Amino acid sequence: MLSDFRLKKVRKVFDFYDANKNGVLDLGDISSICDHFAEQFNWSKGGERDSHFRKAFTFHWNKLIHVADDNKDGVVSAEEFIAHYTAALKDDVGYYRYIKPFFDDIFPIIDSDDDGVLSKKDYTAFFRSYRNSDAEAEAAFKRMDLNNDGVISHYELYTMYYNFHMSEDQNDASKDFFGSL
Ligand SMILES: [Ca+2]
Ligand SMILES: [Ca+2]
Ligand SMILES: [Ca+2]
Ligand SMILES: [Ca+2]
Repeated sequence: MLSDFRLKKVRKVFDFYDANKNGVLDLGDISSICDHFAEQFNWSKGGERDSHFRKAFTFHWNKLIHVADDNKDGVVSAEEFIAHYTAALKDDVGYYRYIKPFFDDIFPIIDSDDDGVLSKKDYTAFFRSYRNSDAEAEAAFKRMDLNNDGVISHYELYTMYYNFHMSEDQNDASKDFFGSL
């Protein structure tokens, strides 16, 4: 079982994925999320970044359906999602197998100039893509840029992403990885 604190974080992820707010993760959510990312990053629809993102997102969506859709109705309910995350986040093995790969695929797509770090512009677009405001994105950038060099490194982002999923520390800034908890 995950602690209440970690469950709350998992629920936050579910709420983000359930973009059309019908209580389950379904195909309609994917196009809505991808459209929103494209909008925040100014990707032209059907362009290279947009297509890569949709492809990566759909791939991971299909993987999620494959492992989490217990009753095989083609959608993932909140209960199914939480059961899957509870199993996946039990230890590092599950995290590296089920949770991290999504980010490995997304990072190069949102790194607009392919230099391996996220500029403030890219990071704030990314954070707004999780349906947060400009002001929240600015604040999140400050928390995330651990060494204050004005960019978000791979290491900084991955540390936060890992801690968001695995940490029990309620004071750790990572708890707001997807927006205020
Ligand atoms: Ca939905
Ligand atoms: Ca289901
Ligand atoms: Ca960059
Ligand atoms: Ca930095």
